[in-house]
Amino acid sequence: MRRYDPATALIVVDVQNDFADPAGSLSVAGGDGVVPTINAEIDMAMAAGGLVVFTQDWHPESTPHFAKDGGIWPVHCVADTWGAQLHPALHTPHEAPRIRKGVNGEDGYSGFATRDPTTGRETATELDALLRDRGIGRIVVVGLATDYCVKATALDAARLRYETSLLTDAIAAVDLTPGDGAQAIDEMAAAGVRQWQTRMR
Ligand code: VGL
Ligand code: ZN
Repeated sequence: MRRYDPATALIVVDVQNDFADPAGSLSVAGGDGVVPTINAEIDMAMAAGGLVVFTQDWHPESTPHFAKDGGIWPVHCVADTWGAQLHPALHTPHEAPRIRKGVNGEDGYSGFATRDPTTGRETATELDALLRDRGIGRIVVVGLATDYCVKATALDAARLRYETSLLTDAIAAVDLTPGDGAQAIDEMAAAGVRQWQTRMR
C-alpha cells in the first residue's frame, strides 16, 4: 500500500523550535529525533503528488494559555520569534501551506480549530476548507506533541470524516504525567485513527 497520493495530506504538527529544539522553552523529549523521520515522509508525500501542510502554534506575548497569564504552559511559540519558527532541519517545500493557530490570542490545540480562552467559542482555521478544496480524503498526522496538538488535530480529522492515520514513530509527547502520550495514542485509536510506523507502507 502506498501511503501518499494526490488525495492524501501529510499534516506536520508544530515541529517548531520551542518544542523540537532541546533549548526550546517547551522542549519535548525526542522532539528533534523525529525530524529526519518526518523529512522522509515529507519527501515521499511530495514525490507522490500529495499535499504537505505545516501547522504552527502561534501565540501573542500574553495569553491565558501561558502560566504567567493564568494558564499552564511556559511562554512558547510567540509569533515571529525563534521559538515559533519551524525547526531549521525540517524539509519545508515553499508551496506547502502553513496553518498558524492562536494568531488572535485564541487557545486550543487542534490544527482545525481555535478556541476563545474567555468565551470557549471555537472557530475553524482554514485547514478543513483547504483540504476539501484540494480533494483530500485521507490524512496522515505526524509531529509534536502527541498528547496535545497531535491528538487534537487527529481527533478533529477523524470527526470531520477524513480517513486518518497516525505515524507512531514520527511523534513525541510532552508527558506532563508519565503515560500521557500512550494514553493519547489509545484515545486516537478509539476514535478510529489508524496507526502505522513509518517503515510500514
Ligand atoms: C502544544 C502545549 C502547548 C502542542 C501547544 O503543540 O502540542 N502543546 N501548546
Ligand atoms: Zn501553545
